[in-house]
Amino acid sequence: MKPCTLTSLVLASTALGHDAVADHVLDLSNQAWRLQNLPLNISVPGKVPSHVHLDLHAAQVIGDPYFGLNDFNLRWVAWANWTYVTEVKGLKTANTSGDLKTFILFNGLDTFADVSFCGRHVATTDNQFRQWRLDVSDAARSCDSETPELKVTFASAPNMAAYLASQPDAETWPWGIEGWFEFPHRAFIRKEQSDFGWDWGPAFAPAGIWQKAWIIQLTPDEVYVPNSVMDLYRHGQVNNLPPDQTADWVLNCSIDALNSFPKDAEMKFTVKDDTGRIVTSDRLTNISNAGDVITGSATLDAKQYKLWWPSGMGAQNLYNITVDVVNKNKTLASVTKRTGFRTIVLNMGEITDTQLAQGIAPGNNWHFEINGHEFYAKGSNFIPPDAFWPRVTPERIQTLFRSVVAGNQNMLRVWASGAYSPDFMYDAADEIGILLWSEFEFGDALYPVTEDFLENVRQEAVYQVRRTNHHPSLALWAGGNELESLELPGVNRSAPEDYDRYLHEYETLFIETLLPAVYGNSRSITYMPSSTENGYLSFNWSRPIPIIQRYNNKTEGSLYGDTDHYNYNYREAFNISTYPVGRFANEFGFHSMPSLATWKEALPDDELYFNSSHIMLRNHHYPAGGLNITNYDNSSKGMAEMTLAVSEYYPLPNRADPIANFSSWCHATQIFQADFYKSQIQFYRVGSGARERQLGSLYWQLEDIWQAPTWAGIEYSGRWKVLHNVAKDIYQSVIVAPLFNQSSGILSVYAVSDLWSDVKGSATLGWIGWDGRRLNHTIGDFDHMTGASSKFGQEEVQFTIGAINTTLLTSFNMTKLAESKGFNATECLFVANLTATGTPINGDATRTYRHTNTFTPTPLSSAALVDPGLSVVYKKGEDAFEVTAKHGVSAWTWLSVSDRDSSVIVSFDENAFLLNKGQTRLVKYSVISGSSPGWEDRVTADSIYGEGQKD
Ligand code: BMA
Repeated sequence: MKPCTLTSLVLASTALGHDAVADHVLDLSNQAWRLQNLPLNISVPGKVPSHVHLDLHAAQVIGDPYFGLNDFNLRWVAWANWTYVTEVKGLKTANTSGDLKTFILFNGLDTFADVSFCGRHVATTDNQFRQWRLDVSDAARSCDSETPELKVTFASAPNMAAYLASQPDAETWPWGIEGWFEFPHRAFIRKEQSDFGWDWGPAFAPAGIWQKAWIIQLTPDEVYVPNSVMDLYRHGQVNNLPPDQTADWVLNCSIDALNSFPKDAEMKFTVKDDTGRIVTSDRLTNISNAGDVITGSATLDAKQYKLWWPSGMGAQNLYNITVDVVNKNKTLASVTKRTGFRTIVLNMGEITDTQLAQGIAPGNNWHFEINGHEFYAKGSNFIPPDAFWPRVTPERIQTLFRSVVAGNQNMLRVWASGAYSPDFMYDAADEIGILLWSEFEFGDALYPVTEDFLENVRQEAVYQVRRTNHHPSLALWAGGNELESLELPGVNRSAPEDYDRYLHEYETLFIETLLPAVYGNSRSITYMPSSTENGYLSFNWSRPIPIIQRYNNKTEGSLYGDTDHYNYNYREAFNISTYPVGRFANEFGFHSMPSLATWKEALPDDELYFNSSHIMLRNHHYPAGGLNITNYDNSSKGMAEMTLAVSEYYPLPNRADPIANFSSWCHATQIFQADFYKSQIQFYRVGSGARERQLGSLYWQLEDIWQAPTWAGIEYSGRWKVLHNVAKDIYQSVIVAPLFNQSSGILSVYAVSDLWSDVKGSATLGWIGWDGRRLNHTIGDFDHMTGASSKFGQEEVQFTIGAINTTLLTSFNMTKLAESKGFNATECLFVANLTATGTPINGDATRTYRHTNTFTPTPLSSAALVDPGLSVVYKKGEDAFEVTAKHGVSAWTWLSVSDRDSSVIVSFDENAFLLNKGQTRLVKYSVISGSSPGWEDRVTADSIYGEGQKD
């Protein structure tokens, strides 16, 4: 036995995100690793953090995993076992007394790993989302090497899942309950669920040391902080319920230790503002010390702190709070977290009498309140931005989040079944003001409830809640995706006799296990068991588990939870009666193709056509083993849905050059997608003034994980699809929204505002021909009794809109109009231009809001479109593009950077807009990434008319 000597003094602070005082810390990223599979004769340099696929690619053993059909060709990587091995350098100790402790700290192992240190097996792991704190002191002490071997061997995750599912006592579920795409049985393993394939993503099932890792050596009087939680809440606040906004703040801090805190340890704290000024500093009281975790709290005077607000609602004021654990004037541990003072509650309380008197439908609320204010949540669903998280950098997330805020979004739902957001993602959201509705990683399946599984989940949840709780952007914890809206009804349909058992299992995991993990570590965050649900039936703090879920315990005429909506019958896309009426729309969507430039990154040239085999194989919207299986009929379903929708509603692309025509087709699928989402978003937003008091739209999905036909609004490359531009337009604070009810034939035009005070303005309403002529058709004052209208031509309507409300500007009967003399549906469109004055939320100066919206009485496929004579000129001095429509109306006017400049990715401040004849628009832009000298002079403008013309 030869004791190690410690020579390396590395501070762990930045890597861990806290300032740990222990200084014998080896960052395992700095070691020379090898990645091996000896039976396959592979031994290449490896990295930490990384994934096997990334290291094999870097060593040129495999090609780019995202290229061509490599998602299939590389299956062998997922089926194999892999070893990361290093001879640890810098671990030396002269500690002859042998009381030096050695720990290996893995922030994440993906997923089934055997860890050995100096030839001794020290751990077996089975959860990608847990932090592993391994005490390897015995192995270190008995090690006779100066450079002990550290070896992490990963078993194939698909193999492990299949093995666990095949055990005689393994839980089973009816066919179809597990939504699966490529590898089955993901519910048995705690690994990113979409790693086994999803309807928008590939199945690489990667393995590796995917998070940072360290070796830490401590003398008995030293401690090291692997994790901690800070909770800021209003005095008296409890989870899920709106707190008193005048109450002081409570700071509660709980710090974990490797080694242990001495019994008489104390805690001190300092709060600094973002200029570094100390706001307050004191001792924490109510100390409880279990040795490996110490907790204390303090009251902070509310008057001294500025609130944190989401984007568009105020400033993102941030503070640094440092908590020191001290003993006999020595600082044992020090944790600094950047945080913000805010309360965020998902209010699911019963509709009050006051609300009923305002005309709000009975039932329960389902909306968010920031610092005591209800607000309209605008955003989308975030999926894993890459199949390989280790290559997702903070810069990439910051770039993406800039697009989110530029798109007028204030909330993202970080969808369950990916991975828990890294701290840098919450950091970026804290800074830019995006609320992150966060979820535990369970979705579209039911899960086992063995003791081991539950304990594994509990550890995962406690770690993640503690790690992330201080971020002001954290908006919610949900148990998982679509569990109550899809999975429970699914078992009830296919195995009604077992429903009670499955329901009990659901509650065991999603209520009895996960809720205490949140409530036990935070009083500031709401928990709900399932992303789409009907809220709670009752809530009672005197019970250990205070929530009783409502499920289908509903009263006719009352409204409850949030909604999702997927309807792939393109014929119903614009039929607003098919949209759900609820309090909040948390998922809805349709897929589209990425642009040609993005396809080119991933496909060989000979696959660049619409139904090429590579593209078809990347379309995963097909009969999977679960999700709504009855809706699926054939394997090209996804491709056909896009094509049929385009053919129904828009002029067919008709370019002579096959690549240009492919590009036009991709674009046309994006137009349908955007059109459909816009129709829904404006319907939901009009609901803010209706009896449903609808207060949120989060569409499916923000961005792509790779290059494929999906629901995304932002392509893998970062390019904005038509959708992201259109969502930006319809998510503006003040909009005008024409809603056409196909069954009644009534077109109703609303002014909608999500500002927190009255907005006043006027809207010009009227019909124009595609050639730009003003037409003298009906525009309003429709008499329901006689069916007659009394307003024609152009009109200016004055209006006032209340806070987060709507005002009906006009309504008229399209059926009557269509029958009237001189009306030709194919020749005209209804245009509404709104101008309003209002005060931005939390702003003082008023500003002007403008919005244009249209309604076309016939699909553009049958409209008599006119060549708008579009031109675009780069105005260097103004850093903008001037777009003009000379001869006619230009619908879906689209600016794009020419194909030969695909190395620069640009977003235009406005895109996919309407230009009337003779109108000119000056459009600014931002470069998202890359560069290409002179690209500005090669920007083109096209319209829906041009897409249908032969070039
Ligand atoms: C919902 C989501 C995802 C899915 C999407 C598109 O079901 O929760 O699971 O990817 O729709 O089908």
